[in-house]
Order: sequence, then C-alpha cells, then structure tokens
Amino acid sequence: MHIEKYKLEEHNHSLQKEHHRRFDFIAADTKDVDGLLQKLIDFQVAIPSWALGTGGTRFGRFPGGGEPRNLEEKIEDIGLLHALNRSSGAISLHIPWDIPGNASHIKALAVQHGLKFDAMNSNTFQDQPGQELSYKYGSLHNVNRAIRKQAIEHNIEVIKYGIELGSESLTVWLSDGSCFPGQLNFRKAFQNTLESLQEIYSALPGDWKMFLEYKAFEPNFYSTTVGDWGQSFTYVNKLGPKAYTLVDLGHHLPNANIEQIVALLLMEGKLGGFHFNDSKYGDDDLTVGSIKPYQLFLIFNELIEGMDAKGMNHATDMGWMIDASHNVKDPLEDLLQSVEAIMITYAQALLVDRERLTEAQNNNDVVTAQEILQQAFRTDTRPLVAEARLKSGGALNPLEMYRSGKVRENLIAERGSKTIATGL
Ligand code: PSV
Ligand code: MN
Repeated sequence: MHIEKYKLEEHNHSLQKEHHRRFDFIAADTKDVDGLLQKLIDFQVAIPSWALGTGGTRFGRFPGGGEPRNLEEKIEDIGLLHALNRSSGAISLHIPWDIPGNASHIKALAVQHGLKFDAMNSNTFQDQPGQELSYKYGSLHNVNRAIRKQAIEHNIEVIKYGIELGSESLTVWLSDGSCFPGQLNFRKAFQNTLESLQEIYSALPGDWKMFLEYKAFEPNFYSTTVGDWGQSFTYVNKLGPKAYTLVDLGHHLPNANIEQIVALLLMEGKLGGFHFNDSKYGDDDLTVGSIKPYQLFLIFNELIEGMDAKGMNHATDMGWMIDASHNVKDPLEDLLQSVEAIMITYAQALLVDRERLTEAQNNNDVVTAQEILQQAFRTDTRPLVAEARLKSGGALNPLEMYRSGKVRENLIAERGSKTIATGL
C-alpha cells in the first residue's frame, strides 16, 4: 500500500482555500514565519517499531487487522505515516522483537521511504525462547555475574545491528528492581549496574550516544534500579560524555514537575533522548497530548529554552521518539494524532515571547509571565503545522487523508485481518 501522489494533491487542493484563510490569519501575527516553518519542517519524530500493532495489557489484546507481519511491513507503515505528515522520518527498533535479518536490504527499504534509523533499544526485561539464563531477578544489576554478562553481550549485539543500519544511539531501559523490601542490596545493585553499563559504554562507536531511560515503577513495585532522573543522571555522569539521560513522559511519580527536570538536565548537558506519550495514572502509554496538553506545552517550552541556551539544534541534537501503544485505536491513526500533537505544541513553544518572559521574570511580574506562556499555549498553531506539511509534500489533513484513502482497509486486504505485530 502506498499513497498515490495525485490523491494527495487532490486532497490538498480540496482543502487549500480554507487552509490559506486560516494560515494567513496566524501568519500576520507571527514573527519570522518562514524561520518558524523551517523549524517545523526539520523536526522529525521517530516511530518505535513496537507501536504499529494494537497494544495490549495482561488482560487482553484486541488486534484491529492488517498489522505488520515483519520488519519490512513495519517500515512500510512508518513510510505511510511519513508520506502523510512528513514529520515521522525515523524508526526506532527494539531487539530482539525486530532483528534486521538482512541489514542492507532493510536499510535500502528505509531509504526508499525517506526513513532513518533512530536509537536502537535493547531488551533485557523479557526472557526469549532458548535464552540460557533468566532475567527474572534483573539483568545488569543481577547478583549473578553470568546473567549480567549475558545482558551486556545482548546490548553489544544491539549496537552491532545498529552500526549495520546507520543508527547512532543505544537506549537502555532496565526493568531491574525489586518487589519486596529486603530483596536487594541497593548499593550493590547500583554498583553492578554501573559496571555493566561501563562495559556496554566501552563498546560504543566514537560517534554514538547512549541513553539511559529511567522509570519509577513497573514491572517492579518496590524499587527500580534506574528509578528516577537523579539516578539516571548519576550513572550517566560516571559513564562519560557519550552517556545521557532519557526522559519518558510516562515514567514519573504523579505530579512530578517534568518541565523542571528537563530544564536541569539540559543545563547540565545530559538530556539526550525523549519519549513522548500521555497518561492519567502511570505509564499509561496514551496518545500524546490527549490528557495533559498544557503540561506538554510547559515541557516543550523548557526544552526549547534549554536547547537554545546551549546552542543546540532542535531537530538533530535530541533523540525524539513516540513511546506509546494501547488497546482501542487503529495504531496508525493514533500515531498521526500523536505526531500532530507534538508539532502543534512545538509550534506553540516556538511562539513564546522569550524576551518579554525574561523581563517579566526579572521584575518578579508573575502575572505577565503567566500571560506570556498562556498566550502562546492558547494560539491555534494548526495552520502553521499544516503549512509546514504542505511545503514538505505532505497532506493538509493527514488523518482525513488516511481515512478517505482507506489505508487500513487496504492493509487488511493485503495482510489479512488476523495478523499480529511483534512487540509487547
Ligand atoms: C518501558 O516502559 C519503555 O518506556 C521503554 O522505553 C521500553 O523500551 C518500551 O517502553 C517498551 O515498550
Ligand atoms: Mn520509553
């Protein structure tokens, strides 16, 4: 299945008049519209290979049909998203869910769809068929040296796959932790993890980065060995300049001030990767921006402020990825919604009047500071995002085009209604 160019043009043509009216309205009020549009065009969000099938919980899974049966079809799905929104130009692989059997073929296929390989993800949170030693009591922190070694070797193997594909980063998320008090010696668990990470770090190519993702709880419910940003930050500082913390929005305790966390990590030059999703309770993996859009805006505001302060390039100096998968939506529609929410919010954060904000902060003018942020947040940036998409060859309304183009129906016809994608 691929989107025919003439259909895309027809779609854009039918919406063009209305779009121009809306775009001209906001453009008249926007400073350096062209510069802003270019930033939107450049900004790409990686799609994880495990989000293309219907997610499930331990209570069940309800596949919607036409799910990709292999890595080639996953690349095809992301290619469809990218053709529609031009902002999903990268794929992030989880090993061993998506082993690239023939790397040069997989790489060529990705290039055909305009996709790059973003961070590689290792998996030492599940046991695989035929695996010699179990991760039941953890991987890199395990009291058993042989188990730690097996997990280290897996990570090194993931780096090797990544090198073949042209990826430049490794994300390590560990489920290691404990479920009951007394189960673990925290200090020894930390030391074992650090030593294991050091071995993986020393296998990184010179131009690679390593991201260490933290998570407060789940699947362990008493302690997690990389449980919060402070712990991740301590490890990555000890590891060296190629190691960074990765923030996943769903991995905090309730009400954590995530915007402050990203501000401080950026200040220390240690924020390297970012996983987008949304949640009401914990790591709910819901569509980006569906529950707390203002929080997302405040986070983006700090991301931009902090990146600009360090002279970082928004598009290339951070690993941006969506990390969500759930039960009830068509996964491709959901990803279109998530990318759209990210772009809308990024555009809003770009609109913040930073000079006036600094002035208000220096004068302790709390009211003006709030007004400035909310002015940007309440601006409807959808026409700016749509214009950026139009300029880069995408659809004015990706979701509408997806439905009118009967993409899911076509995928079901091609692949069948009972296919199941690998992943969680
Ligand atoms: C863990 O909850 C996580 O956020 C990590 O990034 C994993 O790689 C991913 O989800 C697996 O679904
Ligand atoms: Mn994540």
